[in-house]
Amino acid sequence: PEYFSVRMRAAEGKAHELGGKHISGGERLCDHSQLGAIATELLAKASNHTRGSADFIQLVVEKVPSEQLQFIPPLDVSAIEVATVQEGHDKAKDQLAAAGVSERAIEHAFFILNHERNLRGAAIVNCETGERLDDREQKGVRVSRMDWNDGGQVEDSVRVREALALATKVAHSPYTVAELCWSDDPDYVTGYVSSQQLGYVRISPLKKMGCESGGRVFFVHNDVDIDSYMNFLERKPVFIQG
Ligand code: PML
Repeated sequence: PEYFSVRMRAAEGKAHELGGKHISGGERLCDHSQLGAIATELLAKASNHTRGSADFIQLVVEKVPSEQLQFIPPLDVSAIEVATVQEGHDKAKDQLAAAGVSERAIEHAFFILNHERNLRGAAIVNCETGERLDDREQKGVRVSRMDWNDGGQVEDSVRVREALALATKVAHSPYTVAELCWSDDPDYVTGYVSSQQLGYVRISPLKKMGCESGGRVFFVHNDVDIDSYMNFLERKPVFIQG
């Protein structure tokens, strides 16, 4: 069958202005017969999340070449519960170091996630030097064109299911060393560290309740071809199959 990428983005502020606040997003892949239902589902998600506060909601439907479609298994999921945010940060740093990320790169990533208030997508950081390699500033890199092939029964929370699909796609690139993420949602304090070897390691709490800064950092090998890496993340269609 032919497949379509269906993407939704909702924000406050003008459509393409920097500083426009991202408030909801969604990524799906489906065949023609599901198109109407999935588009409706994503619009419902946008409207539930934003409760009327969005200045625009964008829905994009695009055919994906099925010969490019890849099927990959989800990362294994594990969880670490800690008593304090500081302890959560220490655990995350240990995991990242074990994956081969330098102390300097880890510190820069924590700086980015603590300070970039409006980081909408991900920042790409060199795992040795800590240098940020993408030129997207607050916009960051948005990982796109991935979905669960079976509806993703593995995890029952939509948030975790979406994050696991994204982390699985990111970890699949040979350029990726590890990922660090915590949400910019002030009410959600669980984050994760992931990589092909570590799997998807949920850490709770990884930030303070009420804190609005967050996002994702992808640590990459020194020899990364940044254009082909970003092309993979943004354009390559991937089905996660449990
Ligand atoms: C987000 O929703 O912005 C990030 C989701 C992180 C999910 C962490 C988890 O609970 O596994």
